[in-house]
Amino acid sequence: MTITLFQYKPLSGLPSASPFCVKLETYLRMAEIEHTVSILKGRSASPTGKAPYIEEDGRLLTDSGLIINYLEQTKGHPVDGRLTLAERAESLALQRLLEEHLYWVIVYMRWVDPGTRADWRPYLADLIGAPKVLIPLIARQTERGLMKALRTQGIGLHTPDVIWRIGVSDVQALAHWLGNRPWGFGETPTVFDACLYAFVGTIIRTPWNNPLKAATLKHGNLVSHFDRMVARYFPDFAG
Ligand SMILES: N[C@@H](CCC(=O)N[C@@H](CS)C(=O)NCC(=O)O)C(=O)O
Repeated sequence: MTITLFQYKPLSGLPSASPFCVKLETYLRMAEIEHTVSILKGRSASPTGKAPYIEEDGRLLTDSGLIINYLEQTKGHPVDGRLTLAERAESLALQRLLEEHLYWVIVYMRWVDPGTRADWRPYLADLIGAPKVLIPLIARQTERGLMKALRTQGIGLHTPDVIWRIGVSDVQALAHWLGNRPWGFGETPTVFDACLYAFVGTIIRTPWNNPLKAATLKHGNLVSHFDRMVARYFPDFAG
């Protein structure tokens, strides 16, 4: 049965504006799982209200990591099956760094940094599909909600300078960890590589400049990793 992947629309040469959506679509391509993509308009209809989610046999599954675990288990571990338990643990820890820590600096970059709003709001308007007059109101509400989330998480309590430094140190740690390996674990890409591609891409493919993007672009190994992933899985998004 074909899987439908529900996700937010492409942005700046990435298959989605959401790194979690990019990660899951990359996984589906890696595992060669037949699927169709449905672009969300407005809020996600998943049980958690978040994207991405998939529909399989009328069943909705949500959360990129949980969906990948489910697909790995039900489709014979096509991607991470060859990893040792220690490698799986390391992969999970690195994904948590990307998704639960660096992600919040990305949220700041996109929603709070005053330099981004001119570029970001037209995308949001299209994403929401609401009447044009309502866009500033909806954008302000969304921005306020995310600023609150950033403060609750803790990163949003710092000054901009410190927030950028936090993000830069995460990126530096990832670059040092990857070193000169082509992929995170061995000869072929794994789920970790899907995740790294998604988050590095979200930073370096943003149309605006900021200290996080500048610092990430200086790590040639992260940029080459991103380019290798595009060439292998997303030639339709190259350039
Ligand atoms: N842990 C989730 C995170 C998903 C997530 O935070 N998605 C964001 C987009 S980047 C979202 O749907 N936000 C909409 C909202 O919170 O209303 C996953 O891996 O899928």
